[in-house]
Amino acid sequence: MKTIFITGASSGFGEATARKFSSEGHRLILLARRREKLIDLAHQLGGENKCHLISADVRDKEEVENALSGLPEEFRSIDVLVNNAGLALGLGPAEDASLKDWEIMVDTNIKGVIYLTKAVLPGMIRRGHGQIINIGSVAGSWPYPGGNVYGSTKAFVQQFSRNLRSDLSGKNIRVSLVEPGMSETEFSLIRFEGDQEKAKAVYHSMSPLSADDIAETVFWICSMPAHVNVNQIELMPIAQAWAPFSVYRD
Ligand code: NDP
Ligand code: 8X3
Repeated sequence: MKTIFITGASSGFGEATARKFSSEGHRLILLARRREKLIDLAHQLGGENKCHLISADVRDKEEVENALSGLPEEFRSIDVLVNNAGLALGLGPAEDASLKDWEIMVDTNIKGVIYLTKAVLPGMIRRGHGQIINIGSVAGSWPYPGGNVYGSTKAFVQQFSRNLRSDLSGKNIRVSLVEPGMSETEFSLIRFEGDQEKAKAVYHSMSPLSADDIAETVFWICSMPAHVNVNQIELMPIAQAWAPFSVYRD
């Protein structure tokens, strides 16, 4: 049995990943802001003795540090950290975007990832093993209109994952990056400020990835033999692909 720490476990990929690891008998630390959602999930997964719940905001360094230092004894040896909590806000052009939204994305998708990593890594180093799986996005590699700051935060996650791999060489800590494309979760609802119609339209007449597709991928990465490091995986629904460069003509 391993101890798996999943951020953003109240919904989408994080929740599905929690269900997958729980069904395989692992112990879980589940973090998100919405405590009620975590409690519901923990009940479904067999109670709070199998799950330690942390209601915290990944943007708050102190909250993250306190949560880590307050872990009950049986949850202290974290084997796997899944840095999944994140969000996109807005899809408008840079000049119309809200600076506040940009700051929230930077604080969550970048600072959240580094706070969690910094809090969990020393224990992994001490124990001589561990695994960090970061959830990036296709938006970290491929630009699209309106992806401005969201895509840039995910480009950070991509390069941070690679740089971590370099720093951790010889330390027996695996680092992987999973970069999904369009996936139907609460993601679009959050991006469009709760506008159900707009969110639904994103997945209209196509089959997006599901949260379970990503959970299976994360589980597979962890299931590879200990000497195998999966560096990076990019997944898209078959309906999603690239388009030609846009050329503006006047
Ligand atoms: P969801 O909106 O369904 O889930 C996001 C999760 O992140 C929720 O559990 C939310 O919990 C948590 N979260 C958000 N902000 C914070 C915060 N400040 N502190 C703690 N937890 C937070 O979206 P997805 O499951 O789709 O997204 C998961 C990750 O996958 C994100 O990093 C996203 O960028 C990435 N991604 C998503 C894709 C998609 O198309 N869906 C594609 C590629 C990548 P709560 O609100 O309770 O705090
Ligand atoms: C979410 C996928 O294509 O909306 O990261 O950027 S996409």
